[in-house]
Amino acid sequence: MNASEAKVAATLDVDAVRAAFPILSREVHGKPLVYLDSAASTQKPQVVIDAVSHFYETTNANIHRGVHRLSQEATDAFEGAREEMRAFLGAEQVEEIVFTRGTTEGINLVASSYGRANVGTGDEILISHMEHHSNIVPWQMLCEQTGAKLVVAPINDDGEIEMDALAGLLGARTKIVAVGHISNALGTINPVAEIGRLAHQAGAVLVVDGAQGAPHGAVDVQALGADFYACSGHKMYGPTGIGVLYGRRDLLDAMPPYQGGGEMIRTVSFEGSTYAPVPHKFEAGTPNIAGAVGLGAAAAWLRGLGFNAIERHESDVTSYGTSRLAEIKGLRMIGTAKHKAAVLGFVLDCAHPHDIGTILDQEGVAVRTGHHCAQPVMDRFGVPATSRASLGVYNTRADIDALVAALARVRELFA
Ligand code: 7TS
Repeated sequence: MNASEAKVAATLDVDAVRAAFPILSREVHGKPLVYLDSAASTQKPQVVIDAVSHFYETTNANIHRGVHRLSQEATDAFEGAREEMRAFLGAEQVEEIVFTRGTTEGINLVASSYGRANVGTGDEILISHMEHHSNIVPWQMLCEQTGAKLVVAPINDDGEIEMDALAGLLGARTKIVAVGHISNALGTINPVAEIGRLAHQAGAVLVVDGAQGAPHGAVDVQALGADFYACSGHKMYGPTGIGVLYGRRDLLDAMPPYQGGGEMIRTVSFEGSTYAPVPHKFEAGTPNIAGAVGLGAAAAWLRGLGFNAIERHESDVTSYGTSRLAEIKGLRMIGTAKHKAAVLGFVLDCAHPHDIGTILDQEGVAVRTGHHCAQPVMDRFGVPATSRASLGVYNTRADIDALVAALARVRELFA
């Protein structure tokens, strides 16, 4: 790295970042938009919007099928995005990158294909108490189909996995350990590499729900010891309807297909069919080609900003938010882990989260309220719902000030 690259990696020019997002200049109810719902979906920078439109304007055709020029160029663009995602996730081989609709589909693919081939009656699947429904329900379905048992590692009052308990729950029956990289409801950054080490010692594979991990820090699936890592394009500044599942090559090679159809076969006859090699074996039907191109552009853009700079900036705004929210009377933070990223979940004694969300919206401040598809987390903390401000690269201390001012308005109305 030369001196000027080191400078780029060290600091984030947040004004330039904000200027790259056209939507941030719009107003909501006559107030400037303060977007604090990036854990649900991030906004899109112009480079991603341009990559998608450019594809449709100049290159659009179906892939892997035609000898004609456009089909070849579209295939190159799609496969180029796969290579970009390989580099982004630190995978060794491009064949380890399967395009999906998103994290949900990635986890369902592992549960259906790897799970049904490798999990049987009496086996166990270990998850944690803080998982998103996408990392609970597919495993419950697998348990129903196979007679396996779902085991849940507890979390403490700060919203951290109790690691001694997790280690104690692992055993010879554990076939799969599935945890989130970062919790969408609590912001906890889980010690994934350590969990991977314990899972492997027990002979299990590690599945990481990377929906909230991929947008916030450099991911290295090999250093994490992830056997599978699922993420969503729309949470990392890319388009909706596209995501990636990383799977270790030897595991993917041995897994049966997930869905049958075009693109995933080598030969088809009525007597039987043979399948394409990975990753195509898992990509039945025409994929979201323009979405993949947009996702590749998003990954390249994020890598260009530099994850050191992104982490430093987001961590500054997260700590500032944590201390400013602590000033508000009657506010209780839900999720106070030592290692935390980009999520500020809270309840107020005087108002229901739904009312808070509605008043904040009137002030132009977009937060999410509800159970955040993590109902067991709400049960663990004894609340029906929380309000959640979640941050992206474009958020600033000024956005936190706007949130705090809008919450003061809530207190005026309800307290
Ligand atoms: N896992 C985690 C940790 C998530 O936060 C989400 C989405 C998913 C899986 C599912 O991702 P999808 O892209 O397949 O839908 N989380 C949220 C959220 O926090 N608010 O809206 C969606």
